[in-house]
Amino acid sequence: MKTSGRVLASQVDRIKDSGVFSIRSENLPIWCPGCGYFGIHQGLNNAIQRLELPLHQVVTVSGIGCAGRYPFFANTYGLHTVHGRTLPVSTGVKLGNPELTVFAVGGDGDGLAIGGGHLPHIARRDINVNYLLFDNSIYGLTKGQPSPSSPRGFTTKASPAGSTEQPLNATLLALSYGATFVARLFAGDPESITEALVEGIRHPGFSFFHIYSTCVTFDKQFKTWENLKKNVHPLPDDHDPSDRAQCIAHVLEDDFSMGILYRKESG
Ligand SMILES: Cc1ncc(C[n+]2csc(CCOP(=O)(O)OP(=O)(O)O)c2C)c(N)n1
Ligand code: SF4
Repeated sequence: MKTSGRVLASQVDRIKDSGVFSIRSENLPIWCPGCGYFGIHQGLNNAIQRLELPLHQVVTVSGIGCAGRYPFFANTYGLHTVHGRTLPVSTGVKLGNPELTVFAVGGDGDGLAIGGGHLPHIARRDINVNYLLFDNSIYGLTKGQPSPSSPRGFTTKASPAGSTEQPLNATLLALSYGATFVARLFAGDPESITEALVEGIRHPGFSFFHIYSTCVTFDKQFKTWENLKKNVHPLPDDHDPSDRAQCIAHVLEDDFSMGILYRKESG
């Protein structure tokens, strides 16, 4: 995380009149230049704008991590909670006031390691929360340790000989746990994030957005912009988003197809 109060102040002055702060907060993101999270921020802002969601009825909930900073950068109600508790707090917010549109946001460490026990329960309960998993396969905030979605062989300061652990596949987990809307997306394509979010927000149950992102500061090896751009591709034309078994079979074969993988129409 880099901070620069003076730069932020002058940027705010320059763009204050443009109207973007109707959805973006005046606290500009302090993510590293080039971080994939900027694309996710743009995608989510545009979805809120496209659906004309009243901002006083939108809540953004996060845990801890670079991704966990998100609520500060959104002009919505926000909760920056404790590490790994993004989903239970989001569940409480939604149950407390079902009129609210709730976005749960967090990294792969927050959502798959310390908070990994919560995904099955929000999925099986089908709580109407939109969960954006910012998956850069590394712990960014704590300076680059491997996460549960890091591939075997991933070298970091904490795994100098390469990670030996089998990675978790968050898309597969969400499908297996019974999530009723599952999309896999790329931070480098904000428009497709917006389009999927618009659909997922309208979906009356739990919506899971597995967003492949980059940590440009600590990962020079795996989820780099170059590698992601080379590998991501759209779902096949004949993909049927209503067929859960076909989705699971597809995800077992293909790690990089992007789009709305699954939706259960009855919610
Ligand atoms: C209970 C607890 N354990 C550990 C930490 C240290 N910690 C802070 S953020 C983080 C992981 C961040 O990685 P990720 O969730 O992937 O988010 P990113 O920073 O990559 O966006 C850890 C282990 C903490 N803050 N609280
Ligand atoms: S995830 Fe990586 S690139 Fe992004 S803000 Fe955190 S440390 Fe910087």
